[in-house]
Amino acid sequence: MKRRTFIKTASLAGAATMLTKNALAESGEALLSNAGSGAKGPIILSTWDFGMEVPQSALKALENGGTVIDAVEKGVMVPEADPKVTSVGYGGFPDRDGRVTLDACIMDGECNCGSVVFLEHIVHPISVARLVMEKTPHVILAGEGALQFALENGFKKENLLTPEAEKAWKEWLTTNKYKPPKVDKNNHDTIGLLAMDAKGNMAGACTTSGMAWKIRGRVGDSPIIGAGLYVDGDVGGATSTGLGEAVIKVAGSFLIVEAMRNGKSPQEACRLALERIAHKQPKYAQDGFLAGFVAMNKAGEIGAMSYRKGLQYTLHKDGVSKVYDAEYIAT
Ligand code: SD4
Repeated sequence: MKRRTFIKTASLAGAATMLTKNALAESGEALLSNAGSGAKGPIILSTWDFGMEVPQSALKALENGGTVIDAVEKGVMVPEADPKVTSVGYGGFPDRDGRVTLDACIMDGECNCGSVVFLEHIVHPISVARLVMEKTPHVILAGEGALQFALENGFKKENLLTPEAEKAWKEWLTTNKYKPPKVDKNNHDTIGLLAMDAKGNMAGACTTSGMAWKIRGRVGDSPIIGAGLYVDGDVGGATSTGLGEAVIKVAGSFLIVEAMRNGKSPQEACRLALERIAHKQPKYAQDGFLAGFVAMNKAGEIGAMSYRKGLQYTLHKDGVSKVYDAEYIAT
């Protein structure tokens, strides 16, 4: 995926340190500017750079009197509908059988949540996840049942496989048959988004077409509450991107929220989750996996970190929307 904006930042890394504090000059500023001030939003924080329309759509929802759930939904709907984004929604790369299958979830600060997994043919899985949360006694709907639920609720059945994605899939078939491609920045671009409104209410959303060329039926971390997303309004929220299997194995987003509950800053909590992955599953580190988290606490402090270089995040805070390079754990 071509990034629309790229903010080049200086590295402050010392030779002896394992952690390269890439972009700390900028991200550190964002991290610390509201520390301890009990700052309130609007703050919109999301993984990667999907363009400024993401925070702007979320902010517009709030400006129009919407809730923080409206904001996170509207924000992630931007890449879901964009055919040029090959890792989320319409235009997403398909599984190895050529089928586009989507995962998404949404959660508010009171632990209300909804999720869809292995959903086909619907451009906005996040809106179906929201409906699961608001209109059913359940949390997760999967596959055929999720599609049926969506159609019953007025969603339209669409072909999500664009000619470009089909071409890429066919190329993959000739070269990489039966082997998923290396995980990297271009292949792993879930949007996870956290928002805080002016009153300090928080919510999050996460949506993806998952790993390109995955085994049919594979579900990643993105729609799993506690893995791809977790929000607790008493503490904060976290959301992930990258190798979903690694994130699921440590219940990454829940782990981060609990670490923040126990006094860690969002940045420290993100690091803890990534180090947990590397500690428990060293083979991922050897394979050069990429996983990353963004997190926000109740005070409006921000964390963003990846295992392996490459994660970017988009932050709207103090009236400014910008893309930053995340700090990373070098492998
Ligand atoms: C997954 N975490 O399905 C998702 C994919 C991803 O950036 O992050 N893309 O494993």
